[in-house]
Amino acid sequence: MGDSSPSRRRFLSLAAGTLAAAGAARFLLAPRTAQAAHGTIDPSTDGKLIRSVCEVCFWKCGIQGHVQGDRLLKIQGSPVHPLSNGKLCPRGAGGQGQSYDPDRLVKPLLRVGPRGSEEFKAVSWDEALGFIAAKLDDIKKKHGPEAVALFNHGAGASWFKHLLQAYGTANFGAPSFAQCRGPRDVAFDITFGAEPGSPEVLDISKSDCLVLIGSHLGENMHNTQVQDFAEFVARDGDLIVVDPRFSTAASKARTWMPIRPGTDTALLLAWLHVIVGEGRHNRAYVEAYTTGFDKLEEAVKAYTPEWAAAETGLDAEVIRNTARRIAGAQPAVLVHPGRHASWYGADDTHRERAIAILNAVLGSWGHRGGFFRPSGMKLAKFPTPAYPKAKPPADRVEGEAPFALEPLAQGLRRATLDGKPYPIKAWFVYGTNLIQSLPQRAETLKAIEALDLLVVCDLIPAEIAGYADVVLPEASYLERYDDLLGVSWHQSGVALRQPMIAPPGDAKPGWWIAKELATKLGLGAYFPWTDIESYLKERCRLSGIDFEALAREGFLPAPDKPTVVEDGLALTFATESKKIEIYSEKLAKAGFDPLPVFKRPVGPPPGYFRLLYGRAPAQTFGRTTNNRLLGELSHNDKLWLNAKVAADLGLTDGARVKLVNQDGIESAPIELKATERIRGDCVFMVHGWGHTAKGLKYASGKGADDSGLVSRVGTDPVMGGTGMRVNFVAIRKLEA
Ligand SMILES: Nc1nc2c(c(=O)[nH]1)N[C@H]1C(S)=C(S)[C@@H](COP(=O)(O)OP(=O)(O)OC[C@H]3O[C@@H](n4cnc5c(=O)[nH]c(N)nc54)[C@H](O)[C@@H]3O)O[C@H]1N2
Ligand SMILES: Nc1nc2c(c(=O)[nH]1)N[C@H]1C(S)=C(S)[C@@H](COP(=O)(O)OP(=O)(O)OC[C@H]3O[C@@H](n4cnc5c(=O)[nH]c(N)nc54)[C@H](O)[C@@H]3O)O[C@H]1N2
Ligand code: SF4
Ligand SMILES: [Mo]
Repeated sequence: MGDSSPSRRRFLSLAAGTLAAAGAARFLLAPRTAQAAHGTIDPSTDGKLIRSVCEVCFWKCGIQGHVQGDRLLKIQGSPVHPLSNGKLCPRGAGGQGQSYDPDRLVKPLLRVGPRGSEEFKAVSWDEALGFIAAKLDDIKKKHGPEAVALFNHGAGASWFKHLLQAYGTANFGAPSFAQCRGPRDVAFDITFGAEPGSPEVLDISKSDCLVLIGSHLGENMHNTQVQDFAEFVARDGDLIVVDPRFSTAASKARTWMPIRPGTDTALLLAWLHVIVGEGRHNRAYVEAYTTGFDKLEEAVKAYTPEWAAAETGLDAEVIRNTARRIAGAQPAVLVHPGRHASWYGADDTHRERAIAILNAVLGSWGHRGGFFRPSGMKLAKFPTPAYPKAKPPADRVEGEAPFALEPLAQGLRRATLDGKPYPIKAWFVYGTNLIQSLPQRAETLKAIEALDLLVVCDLIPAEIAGYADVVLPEASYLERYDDLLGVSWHQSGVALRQPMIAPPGDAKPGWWIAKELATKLGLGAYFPWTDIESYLKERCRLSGIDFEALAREGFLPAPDKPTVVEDGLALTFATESKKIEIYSEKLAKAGFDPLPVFKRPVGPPPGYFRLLYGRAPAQTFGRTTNNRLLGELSHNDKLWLNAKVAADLGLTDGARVKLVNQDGIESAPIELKATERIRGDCVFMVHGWGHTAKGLKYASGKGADDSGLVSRVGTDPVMGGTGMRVNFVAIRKLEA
């Protein structure tokens, strides 16, 4: 890109500190005042060095900001926080682009046009919160407090969860469960009585063999995990990558297995067939810690590598050979459970159970180079009155998805539409752009139309804000305190998010918004502290933590405890049998298959490709697309299509195309990447572009949006996850 392009100029203007010049006419930026309360002298700038916690994604790395007066000059990784080790991923390092976004919301807004018109008038906080409180009082009278749902993502939501629990509802749904980690967390919970957690407790750097099933580390940029992965690669660990696409991770692998999409469970069962059939499992571990191995032994007899080869399109000998290598590394072996596990629906919990069982028979759970067990840190609560008893969430009707660990976001949407088991009349949306993150957009829009109240708390006027009755502008993670953050890792401890700079205009921190709204709702007793510092100091005092030291260091360690058996960890399992449940009585009792079974997905019809999507290193979905520093690095993401298939279709690399899905829904134009690095039956794109919100002046109109094409889902009957990789697209060439 030439230096004279508008975006390049914008980048330079931000870097040079002439922010006001780039400001949008819509929301004028007020000058900021210096904010930093804590911190030490920064010898490199003679300004201040302030430690805090990143929120550009949900890994929560420790950061340190170099602040001079009212300006945040740069962000680096905190050297004392175990999740950053002094380093950040590109998104964390570009986080100030979020704070200095000229499109920031700086005033509370009340809707004046029809929903979705993005027409608002700016009002005072008193008016905005008064409006919400009056509506909520009314809804409570007519329908009960449970008619309010919270959709959320991110640490800052804790204040609103507290407020709405005090109000009397349990309807809290996050797309980061049913559209993301759900099947994995449920499968591991059923098997080990514990989840892989966030951050995932994977001892990758010490592993001898790492199997990545889809997990595209390096594009998926979770900082510590990528650092550990780099160490693993540098040690020449045996890396096996299963992915229809030659991902960045695949480029580091000894073996890349370009699997037919949706057939991973067949591969996992064949690996179990070889490992168990050849007696290569960890006998002592299986004996001591598991139940139901004999039933597994019997069940996997049928799943030969030849059978799996036909299902997966992989070579039977490669399946055998990789199984032996995986077994040979035990117990320092990791079959990575992934994070985004809602893929195809029907099969997802089974696939994750097969992963859990494979790790179990190799004895990797609890061992160095496998899954470690952090002790965490107990933090005392600030005493507040007990919550009123709330009705069970409305996301599921009797008997539906019995193993869900959290309310299903799409279930709350359904209840909004059909009123079953009871009606939802108001949505409070915090830090989630439901228009892009929930599948089946038409349903989301219909549900929004049916609401009495939609409140959106965000930093920028994303698509969801355009439909709100009230928009609440929040201070960004660099401009606010949040609640204490527990850190569960090899070294556990506590971390503090604290402001480095002041928020723009009238933007306010979540804790302040929730407390003020509580007062208006007559729930002030639940926020019995004068300001956030007194709250944090009291919580620290009750937890035996020195607040001043925490504010200075940003992270304080908990006492050391062993996290692997080699260091003295005693293995215990919080399942009913107190053992690792290979065969699940619990699943059997609920009418599900007690051992994983493979369900073959329906393939693409002629002329169509399966739509796959994923992450890009410098981007977090729609969280970073309008961030000028980061958007610059990823806005030209392309549609990956197999080069031979492209040639057959008469398409060349760089062609402008659009996608049309099986239901006739069209995408925005996107540039084609014709490449050998993907199978011929699928295409791949990055999630998070293709914005249409007028207020996102940088991101809108750039790239194409995968989520608009997700008009169908496959639903996981065990836990209600919505698999989105069941959509097919045809490719139409556009004139250049
Ligand atoms: N930079 C960056 N990093 C992020 C995020 C971000 O937004 N940006 N988001 C974070 C979040 S919330 C999540 S959940 C994680 C998600 O990251 P992961 O859990 O690592 O990724 P997935 O979405 O499961 O997988 C995407 C990969 O799966 C491959 N794939 C697609 N279908 C199949 C299949 O049927 N079988 C196999 N074996 N592979 C398949 C795709 O080609 C792609 O390489 O990333 C996290 N990290
Ligand atoms: N089609 C499709 N759908 C998907 C996915 C996909 O890959 N493709 N991925 C799925 C996955 S894995 C996940 S985890 C979910 C994630 O999807 P979401 O839950 O929607 O999460 P984000 O994209 O992180 O949320 C973005 C919104 O949070 C706002 N925000 C950022 N920081 C703050 C803050 O500090 N305060 C407030 N109040 N708001 C803030 C941003 O401005 C933005 O509007 O989406 C899922 N849905
Ligand atoms: S992984 Fe990157 S974006 Fe996520 S918290 Fe860490 S530094 Fe921030
Ligand atoms: Mo996710």
